[in-house]
Amino acid sequence: MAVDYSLYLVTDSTQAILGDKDLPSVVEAAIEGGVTIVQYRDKKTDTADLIRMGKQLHAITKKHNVPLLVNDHVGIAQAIGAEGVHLGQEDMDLQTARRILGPDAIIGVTANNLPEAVVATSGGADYLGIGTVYATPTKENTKSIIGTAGVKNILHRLSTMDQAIPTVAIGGLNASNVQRVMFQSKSPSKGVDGVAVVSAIVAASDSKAAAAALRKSIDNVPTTMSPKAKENQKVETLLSQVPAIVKKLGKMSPLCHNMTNLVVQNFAANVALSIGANPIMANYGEEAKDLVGLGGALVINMGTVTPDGLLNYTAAMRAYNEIGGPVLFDPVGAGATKVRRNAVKTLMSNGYFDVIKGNENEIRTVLGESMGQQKGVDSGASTSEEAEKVRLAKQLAARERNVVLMTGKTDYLSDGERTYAIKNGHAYLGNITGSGCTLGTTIAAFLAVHKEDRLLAALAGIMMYEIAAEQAAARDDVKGPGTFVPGFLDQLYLIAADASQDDSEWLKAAK
Ligand code: 3NM
Repeated sequence: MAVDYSLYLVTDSTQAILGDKDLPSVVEAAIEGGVTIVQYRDKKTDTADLIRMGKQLHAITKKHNVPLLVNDHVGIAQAIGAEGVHLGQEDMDLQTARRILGPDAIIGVTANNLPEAVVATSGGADYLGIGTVYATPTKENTKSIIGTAGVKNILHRLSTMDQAIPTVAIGGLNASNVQRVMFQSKSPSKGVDGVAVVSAIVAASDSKAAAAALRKSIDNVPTTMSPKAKENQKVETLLSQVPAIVKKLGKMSPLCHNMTNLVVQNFAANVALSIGANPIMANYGEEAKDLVGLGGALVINMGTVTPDGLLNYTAAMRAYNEIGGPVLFDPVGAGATKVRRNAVKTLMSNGYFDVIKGNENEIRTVLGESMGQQKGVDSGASTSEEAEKVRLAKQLAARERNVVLMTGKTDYLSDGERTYAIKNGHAYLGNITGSGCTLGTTIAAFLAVHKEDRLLAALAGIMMYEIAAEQAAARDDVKGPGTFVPGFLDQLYLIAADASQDDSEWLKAAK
């Protein structure tokens, strides 16, 4: 029988998670909501009660034609006639369990690292539970937190083996991240076959609705970052579409939700207005729940990060991730302090970013290749050759399956497959505050209106922004950074106005 691992429920009977709810009712509702396999996991109860509850649960799962596995206790699985067991690394060994339960039993094994995954796969496990993906209070003594990068590593190693068995990811998964975990695990190897959750269903007040929400996310995992990427390889093809996208932005006037630093709030709002977007500067995470419904995009700019700020970013990012709304991350000063390095880690492990935009130091830090302490938060001197810069942008984008913009004198834009160098812009941008941050605001607005190819959306934003800067610097009334700012806002505004008349003269300046 082919087993469907796509939404795997692991039970928990503790007060902290189950509360006063009735476990069999929770399991039945979860199956009705879309759970495809159930593991009865109870580390505390004694044998007689385990058997009693196991029998009740099995009656329910059988009725719905869903397999029931028992965590750890091979004897109890046998006693209740369950379809199989799930074994942790400290439980009975796979071969003994197989001998006891026979060839038809489903036996799953937990794998936290490459050797465990390889041994279980070659030892005849039917599936692997790969984790712990994200930190979770549900399981005591979890080993390392491996993130989506760790899951990818294991899947990649498994893809080189003769046997191919299904995998599920586990640990800290919920409606805001299952889609991302499945999406990010997919490349370069086949992704996970499902996700296993405890608290996302068992702790929910309505387990059927919770399962249904997870089901919906799982059934709609994007296959590629940009569906149109294949047709959009050549620079000319990409650029030819920019005017229409600028025009679309003016027409749709998307909400551009900024959680940005104290220094640039006003400037970012003005830039958003000038390009035709509709800015809101809302730093309280709770508000995101209402704002996501408006179809805009979110900018998380951690330029003046605080502990409260970090909680707010996380809440907002989750709200956008839950509905697949675009999120841009600007890890300002990522390498400058320990607080910022930790903030990057927290944010990267809590959400999916469609675009990460930063200078070379920041991108390196996000990638985990720190170059030592960065001074201040400004762009910093360039340190590496072109090939190295291309590698950095490309590697981060491939790892995250998103778009990375690495800014500098030349900007590098990559989605892991396509990488472009952009040489537009003007030195004055380096003489005013917030030019990098407001480029983030601009790109986010474009992400909101052009979802088919996020790299192209980002490119449209960069072109409009950097060419407007060149035009402003060339104006007679612009004499230096001070007069540059209003000139720049004017030129952004004029490009937006021109675009509505299908005039793309400005784009001829693209380099
Ligand atoms: N196993 P939640 S993590 C049962 O890493 C279990 O092997 C894990 O709970 C592992 O979905 C975990 O509430 C608990 O985060 C997962």
